[in-house]
Amino acid sequence: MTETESAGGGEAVATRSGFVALIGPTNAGKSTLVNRLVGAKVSIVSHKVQTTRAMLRGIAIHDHTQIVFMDTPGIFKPRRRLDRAMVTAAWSGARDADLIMLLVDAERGLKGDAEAILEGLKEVRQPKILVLNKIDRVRHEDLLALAAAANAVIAFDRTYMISATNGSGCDDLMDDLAKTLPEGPWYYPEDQISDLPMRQLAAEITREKLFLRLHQELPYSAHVETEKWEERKDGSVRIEQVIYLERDSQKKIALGKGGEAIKSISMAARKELAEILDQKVHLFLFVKVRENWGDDPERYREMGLDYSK
Ligand SMILES: Nc1nc2c(ncn2[C@@H]2O[C@H](COP(=O)(O)OP(=O)(O)OP(=O)(O)O)[C@@H](O)[C@H]2O)c(=O)[nH]1
Ligand SMILES: [Mg+2]
Repeated sequence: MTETESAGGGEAVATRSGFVALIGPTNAGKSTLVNRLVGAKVSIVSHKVQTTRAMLRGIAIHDHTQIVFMDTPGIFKPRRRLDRAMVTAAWSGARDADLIMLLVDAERGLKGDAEAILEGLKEVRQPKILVLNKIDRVRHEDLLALAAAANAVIAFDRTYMISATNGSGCDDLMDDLAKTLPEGPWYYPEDQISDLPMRQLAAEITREKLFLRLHQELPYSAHVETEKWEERKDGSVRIEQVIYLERDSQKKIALGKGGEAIKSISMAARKELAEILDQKVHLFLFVKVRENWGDDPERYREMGLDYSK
């Protein structure tokens, strides 16, 4: 047999695919890790807690396996309706997955929410992997103690120690997932990396810049919507977005002195959008007050959250 024949008639390698839910306390680095494993920004990240609001899928291919990562909102003790809807979305993500990765900020350890999540995970039947993140900030001995403490509550199938920001340990984790997910056809086309429509990702990017710029002043009550998306003949795109705040007093903060805050938010968002879209972007941001949007069912539908929870 010639080489060509053997390649043409060679054995087909079975494809694998599956859903992997990332759950964990807020700020553990779930979105950072999804972006790293997908190899592109599909989910926004900030140093503030409660950045991710709804479940989002980031899709990666490793060897012959398509891995669909489900980035979920951080799990914490909910107070408001939005909190409850976010936490419900996170747990339902876990129940729908083939495999669950519990992400723990190794620096913070098991205190507080992580402990409660471990308890909650006892009820979940799927295989579970413990991922200790942010190991760039922790001594090795402390990591081993933390892994042992978590595994004493739940016997995890495997434990990984990684840094989502510098990538350490991430290749081994990917190899593991690619090998252990079930055989089966891929769920998404080969070139799809996210399930979020571009308009929504664009809104998320602006929300990220808003979080980053106004982290002290502005509470969590900002919501961004893309209202208009116009492809222009010259190859550029005009995007109009509205930032919804809950109170008039917040509007002043979002605009900043002489409009300085909103300008820098807009510039940062535009720059990133232009990179992602690979085209020139004209971004127009409007700030509006919509009292109690946190209690408006329509907003929940848009975010893919369940209002009734
Ligand atoms: N030093 C260090 N920081 C990290 C690492 N991974 C994530 N971070 C930082 O942790 C913060 C939170 O990251 P996110 O990815 O937004 O966390 P999250 O778990 O998605 O948070 P929520 O969406 O709010 O639940 C950001 O400031 C990240 O840069 C890591 O491996 N090392
Ligand atoms: Mg997140």
